[in-house]
Amino acid sequence: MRAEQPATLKPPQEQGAAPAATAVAHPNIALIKYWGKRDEQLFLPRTDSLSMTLDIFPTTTRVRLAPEAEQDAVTLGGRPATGEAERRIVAFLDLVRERAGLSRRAVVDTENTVPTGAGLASSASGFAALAVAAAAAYGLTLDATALSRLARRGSGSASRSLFGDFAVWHAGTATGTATEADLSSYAEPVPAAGLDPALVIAVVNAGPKAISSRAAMRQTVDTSPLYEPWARSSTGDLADMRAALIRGDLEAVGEIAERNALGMHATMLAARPAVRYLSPATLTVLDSVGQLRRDGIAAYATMDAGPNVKVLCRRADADQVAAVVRGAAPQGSVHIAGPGPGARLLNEGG
Ligand code: 2P0
Repeated sequence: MRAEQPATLKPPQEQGAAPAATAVAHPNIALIKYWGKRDEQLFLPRTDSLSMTLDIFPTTTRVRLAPEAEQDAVTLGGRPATGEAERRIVAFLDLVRERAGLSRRAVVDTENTVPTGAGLASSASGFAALAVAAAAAYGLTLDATALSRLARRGSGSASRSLFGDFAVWHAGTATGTATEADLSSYAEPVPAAGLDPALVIAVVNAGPKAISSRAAMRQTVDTSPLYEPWARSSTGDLADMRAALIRGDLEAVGEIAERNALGMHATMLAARPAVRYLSPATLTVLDSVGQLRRDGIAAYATMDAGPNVKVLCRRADADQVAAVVRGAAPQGSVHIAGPGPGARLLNEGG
């Protein structure tokens, strides 16, 4: 296990030059899902969640303060950000500015390496990289825990991408002041022993989502009679998952992850109106995962707010699993990921 953590950030030391910082972060896939907020303003979740950070598809973000500018200038992949994407990034910068006691605008340039249209969310890696880069550029000295809290305010799942390998995001306390609640909800590394896992990612449909995960989780919490039972069972799943990770029991990790994900999708199917992300191609891949198990390969599926399937298996089996999944979804693309590093600051110019 790598015990990689971002270093404590120091205020920028540039003399004369506008402070700038660049950070890189990787996506994560939840094995115990985050689905439902109890506070939309502070991004406080209903339940704890737990994920594996990937070693593929990093996001690199540079934040440079622009003393003369009247507005933030944000590019994604070299193109100006617009609409909701721009609004969320500017709102996040406002939060950082408020903490830093600075009003200066910024130039933000973000490069995602997820293949275009791969249908994989980049908000986790995106807001983790933005949190690290913006905190450094605005001179906030934050440790990894505080950075995970900050990243949470951009996108809940981003809190987990601060850390490498496996991370848990605590829902935090449901009582007390807003400040106490905010402080109580952060991510931290989770110990795991002897696992050599891979996630085989089957992209079965690269199209845009019919409904955003943010809207879908709200609709589920508000209307699904299955939501509370799933949230309760997720607490038990998390405890079981921690124990399985410490034992290095890949079969148990996979079984728990699969049941937690299927339960989350059941809550959505019972929402009014129903939210259904799973497509016929998703089910075909799930059938192939079941067949792999019957053939003696430890392979377990998890799905997020979309039709794509991520298959947890041993690293040694990943090529075989990828071949079977590719056969089940020949119209899609398949990627193999291992456990990846936490978010980190890059040296400017180095
Ligand atoms: C997760 N997902 O745990 C879950 C499982 C999707 C399904 O985190 O509203 O983009 O920005 O906090 O983090 C997707 O939700 O939502 C997500 P916001 P986010 O990975």
